[in-house]
Amino acid sequence: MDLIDLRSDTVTRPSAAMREAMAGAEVGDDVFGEDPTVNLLQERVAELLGKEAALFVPSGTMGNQLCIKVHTQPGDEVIVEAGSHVFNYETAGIAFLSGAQVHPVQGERGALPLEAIRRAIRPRLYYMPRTALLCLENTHNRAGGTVYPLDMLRRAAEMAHEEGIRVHLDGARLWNACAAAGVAPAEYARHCDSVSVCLSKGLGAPVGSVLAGTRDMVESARHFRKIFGGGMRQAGVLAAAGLHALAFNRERLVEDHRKAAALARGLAGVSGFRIDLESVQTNIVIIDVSSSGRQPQAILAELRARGVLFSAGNYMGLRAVTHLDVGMDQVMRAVAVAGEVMA
Ligand code: TLP
Repeated sequence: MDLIDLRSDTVTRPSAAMREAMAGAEVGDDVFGEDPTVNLLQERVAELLGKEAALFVPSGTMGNQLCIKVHTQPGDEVIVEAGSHVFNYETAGIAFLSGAQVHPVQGERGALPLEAIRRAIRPRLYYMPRTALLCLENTHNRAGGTVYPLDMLRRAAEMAHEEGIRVHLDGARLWNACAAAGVAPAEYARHCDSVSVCLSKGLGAPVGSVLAGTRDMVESARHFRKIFGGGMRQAGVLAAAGLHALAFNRERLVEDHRKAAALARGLAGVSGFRIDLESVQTNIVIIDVSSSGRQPQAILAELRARGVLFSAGNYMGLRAVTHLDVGMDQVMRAVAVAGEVMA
């Protein structure tokens, strides 16, 4: 049985053309800074984000955690959105790797209201933690792939900067946000001190993320990348996939968004499924199954038995993500299967 895999946009496999680009990549030892393809990728991403420099890293998690490490000291506090990836899905990395404390703030569809940020900023009193960093996420995964409104992000960053607080953007799916909003990546990045972007999600590369910021910030991140065990050698074969992905797979993201919109409309008609259609702005659909009286895990197992894979969304439900390896016909088939399972 052919599986329809909507667990994540991370499940895509490199296309023949991407594999060809990988096979032909010029390589060198990147720990010595001598891999020409890695250097090219880093320059390309720095340019796209309007930053001085960039660094290739193995994962989005490492990209985020390195930026947080560079921006904080042990005992500092980091303001995060309550449903954010850095807070919920990076295995308490902020505490483990940076010795910093998180201050979660509830957002609205993943975006933080200015007043809520203001309230979370600590007064400078000797017995309080120092608020060192504000982390934002765009698109916001758990909120359903929502796009951070540019103006809201700008104002949040301006407020943070006025208070001497740095701003990091988890842009694992910044490409989706930009495709959906019609905004250039640099427009978001210019308000942030650091940005981490992924090549291995909607863009379809097998491995890799890139962080970007000032030259000093990136040099410091390079030092910590070695400590974290993320120094890679002939990584040009991976960087070539990233360069290919950036060149050929960004514009087509709107197709994934169209598939997600169709999926959401279809699933909204399934008994026991509730979907906030306004939150379906890119390639993620979050399905609240709490009114069905059934456990998300049980529904997932039944879907799987019929060849459709969703993942566990948040505690209330399921998540389905569209990507370049699923077509509209498979999306429609997934809707039909979900209808059978929930009938
Ligand atoms: N998200 C993955 C899983 O970890 C849940 C997914 O399937 O969506 N930031 C955001 C917003 C992410 O969604 C992810 C991955 C990361 C960072 C981490 O990237 P990786 O998996 O490369 O470490």
